[in-house]
Amino acid sequence: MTFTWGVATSAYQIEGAAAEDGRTPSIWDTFAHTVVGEHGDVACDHYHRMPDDVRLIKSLGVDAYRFSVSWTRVQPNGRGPGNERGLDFYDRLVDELLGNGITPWLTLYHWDLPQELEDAGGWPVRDTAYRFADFSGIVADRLRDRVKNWQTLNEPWCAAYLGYQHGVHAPGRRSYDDALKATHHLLLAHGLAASVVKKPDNSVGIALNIGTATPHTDDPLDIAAARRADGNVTRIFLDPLVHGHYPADVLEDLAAQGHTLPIQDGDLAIINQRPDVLGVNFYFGQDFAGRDEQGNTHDANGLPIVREIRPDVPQTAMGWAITPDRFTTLLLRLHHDYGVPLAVTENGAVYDDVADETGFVADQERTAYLRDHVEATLAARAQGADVRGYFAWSLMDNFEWAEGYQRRFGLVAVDYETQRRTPKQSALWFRDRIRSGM
Ligand code: IFM
Repeated sequence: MTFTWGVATSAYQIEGAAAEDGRTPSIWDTFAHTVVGEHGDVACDHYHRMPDDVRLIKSLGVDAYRFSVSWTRVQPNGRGPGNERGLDFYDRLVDELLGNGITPWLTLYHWDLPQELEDAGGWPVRDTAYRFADFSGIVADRLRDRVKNWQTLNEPWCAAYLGYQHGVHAPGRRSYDDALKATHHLLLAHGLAASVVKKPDNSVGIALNIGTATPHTDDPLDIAAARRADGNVTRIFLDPLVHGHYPADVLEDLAAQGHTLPIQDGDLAIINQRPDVLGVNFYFGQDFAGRDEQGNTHDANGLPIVREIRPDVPQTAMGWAITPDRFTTLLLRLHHDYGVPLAVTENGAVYDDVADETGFVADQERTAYLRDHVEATLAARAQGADVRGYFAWSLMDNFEWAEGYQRRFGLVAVDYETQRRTPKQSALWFRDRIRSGM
């Protein structure tokens, strides 16, 4: 099985042109303007610089480029017919990629829900899943002849929990019940869209942020906390996708807390669209403990404590623990528990980059992070996990959501004043690593 090397981005993080050619606001336009204080109106201006950016991608020697489609560019307001000018942009992008020998990997949803659909209730409302299926059909009708690698959703956990429970991502709501409803409807959206997009000659999957939920100690309370964390982040998505049912322990925990998922007859059969390739987005490892810092085992609402503890290892500038060994273990676990082909669809790191007078960033720490995680990926493959690719996050510095532009994940530096792109040391290392083969 060939191994695909790639770089990844998403629409709102790089495209800019927020109000051009018929595009209407998404929840991230609203949240960025009203809460974050920085926004994607211009971002990396990729919408206008796309052919140059494709040449940049080619210069890295990668096989593939993972990007997402802006829903409101292609279907303004999230309903009705496709917008030809928006579709034309992705048409040109796909042709440009193929013309340069780069395989497109297309993600349909990377968090930019049309604002009008949020106004109608957002992901907690069942109809949103059906709206997503319509949008997916519009994109598939235009691009399916040339795009063979499809992913429905990127990191639905983030969309549901950061967006609807914790309020730190768009749309900024704080309701656990809304997050649970969003979870089920995002899964339903995957299933509906996958059956619209799927053809015998293509691959349709999903990209999940999958953590390593390690008990902090062998105390049974820490083991139970890690089980809950794994259930609430990983198994609640993967079990229905691959096995066709929600995990029993997660449903029992929810019932004990007075919560349910809005499951209707037939939903699980729709959701059970086994990914042809499961995208694994991995950045850091986490430990979990079943007591808070005061030693309490339950919170003020009587719910069991699930406390995240950062492993005692070096961290990136985001404060994320660097745990490549756990990544190997995770890939092997996914292979054994779910038996689906895997691809690392995001992996990368933020550091406090310092550019020299030419704009070059000698980012040794990011280079080391990428090297260790590439090797961790290949180690899992060597031990039998069916891992088919590795995509570095990200092609270039971009709009890092609630963190704005200060946090830089790029292999290529972007000067936002001039829009000049300069490959960092990590980009040159990645190019050479790909050239050196497996
Ligand atoms: O930038 C994000 C990306 O959009 C989704 N996955 C995590 C990345 C880093 O935070």
